[in-house]
Amino acid sequence: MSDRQPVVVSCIELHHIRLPYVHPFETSFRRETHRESILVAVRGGDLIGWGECVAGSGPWYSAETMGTALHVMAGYLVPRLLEAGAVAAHDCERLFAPVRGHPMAKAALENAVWDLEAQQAGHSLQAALGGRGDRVAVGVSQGIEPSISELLDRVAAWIDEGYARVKLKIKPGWDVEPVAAVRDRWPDLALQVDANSAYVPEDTASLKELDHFGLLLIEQPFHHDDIVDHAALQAEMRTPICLDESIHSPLHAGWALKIRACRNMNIKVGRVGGLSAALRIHDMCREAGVPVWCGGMLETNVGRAANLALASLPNFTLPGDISASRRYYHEDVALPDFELNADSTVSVPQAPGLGVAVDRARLAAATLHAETFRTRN
Ligand code: OSB
Ligand code: MG
Repeated sequence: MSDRQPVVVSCIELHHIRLPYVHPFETSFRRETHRESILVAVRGGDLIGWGECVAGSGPWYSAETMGTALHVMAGYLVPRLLEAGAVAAHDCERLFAPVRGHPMAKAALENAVWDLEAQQAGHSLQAALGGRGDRVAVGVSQGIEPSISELLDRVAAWIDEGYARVKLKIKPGWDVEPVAAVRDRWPDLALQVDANSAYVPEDTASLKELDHFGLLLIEQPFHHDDIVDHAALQAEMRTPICLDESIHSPLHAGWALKIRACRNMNIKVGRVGGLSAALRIHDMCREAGVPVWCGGMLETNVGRAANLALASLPNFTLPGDISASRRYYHEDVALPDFELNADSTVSVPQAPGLGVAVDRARLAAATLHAETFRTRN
């Protein structure tokens, strides 16, 4: 937007929080009952921008953890931002570039600057990013359950709530059977699966069995850094392969597009290092004719608000993993909660910035550890 003004950051707060899930969430790598995250507050003038760090409690989904993110933010990224003087959200990538890796730590700070900048300009984050429309199509990500009958009960409940797209977590031994059971009961449901890197190329024959269920896509079957083996798999499958874990940056997205490793892509702001990188990947995929969708990391409403703004860009043509707030937590740390609309969409915030406000009492109740950093003098 043309009225964008740089911000001068005077103070940064890091809040390491822990919230219990409404229901345990199990993926191929781990079953969890709580989410840990770091909420970042960036002050400029009288305004505060918020960002959420989506690293895990341990190095399970990606190498980053709460500990590495706090270390890298406190020791390297926060000082750079505080010493930068006037910064625009678009400058953050360059400001943080001397620090290698740690995209989730970088994204949390950069996204807080985006929020601050949009608030200062008086427009929504959606407007700042160039998004369109008042709602985005969403689905729900369903974890692995102890039995097929429990899985079917969960999926039935999602459909009753109004979700028109369901993603099932799979792993070797929990794939064809649950997918067949869900497909059998709901022949027309928009259905996709996510393996979180649980397979190896030798499993190709069993993955090919998933080609018969009319799935929207198969997400990240192979190694969390692989692109080449996914390209070979895609060449053998009718169902689109979608990369999640392997796409750490616009560079990785470019490599994947070049060798046709996937027919669509999951964009997670934290995994790729922030909103600027996410925008570039969106544009690259659009030019390549590869549709994208917005992944989720079981965020609080802070991260969810940013995901909704991003998912309103034009090449986000598949439903995002951006469910209603009540699917995740009983009491989120930011308000208002997001509700599911009757058409399986969630409305994009229209207020300035992220359009959600952190509730300081709820934040304090969820906080394990907090630190504040200020500019010297
Ligand atoms: O692979 O998409 C994933 C959550 C944690 C780690 C990895 C993933 C997920 C999800 C959550 O699927 C989706 C959501 O936030 O609703
Ligand atoms: Mg995934």
